Amino acid sequence: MKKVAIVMGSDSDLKVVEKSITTLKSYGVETEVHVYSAHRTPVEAREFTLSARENGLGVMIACAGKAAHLAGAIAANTTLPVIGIPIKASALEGMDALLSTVQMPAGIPVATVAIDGAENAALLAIQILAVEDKSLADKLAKAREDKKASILAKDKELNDKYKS
Ligand code: RP5
Repeated sequence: MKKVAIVMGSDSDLKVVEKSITTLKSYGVETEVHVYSAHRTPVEAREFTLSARENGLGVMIACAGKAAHLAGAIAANTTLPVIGIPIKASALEGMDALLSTVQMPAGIPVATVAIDGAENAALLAIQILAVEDKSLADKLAKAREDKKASILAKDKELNDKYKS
């Protein structure tokens, strides 16, 4: 199975990004975790991205806050799918990172999840790998069934509690 890279602009993003790491691990997906910044370490970010495909990576998750160029900078150097997580890291509450990540010009796509949407970023990466991996697709389907069952259990609990 291909690996998923998680690249964060700063280790201060880790508290959000941890949810991506634990989600990928819970599906048995091998991950590589890195700190590379589009601004502070642009050469290293580029070199890592240029060799990503030959190093067995299948999807890249890029997380950054503020003027968040990381996902776009990574997408510029690979045709692997890139998922951007805008991080809430400033007085603008993540809106700065959301717009910087989502508003990519035509030709270089970044699939952007919600502000701090680390779990969905991992799930989307898994769904991409699951196109060619039936056992991953089965795990995704089971997780959705389990979630549905827990919501319906809560529905019953609340309905019983407040029945008049
Ligand atoms: C971005 O700037 C990082 O992704 C981080 O979210 C934000 C702040 O970085 P630090 O100043 O905390 O290192 O590049």
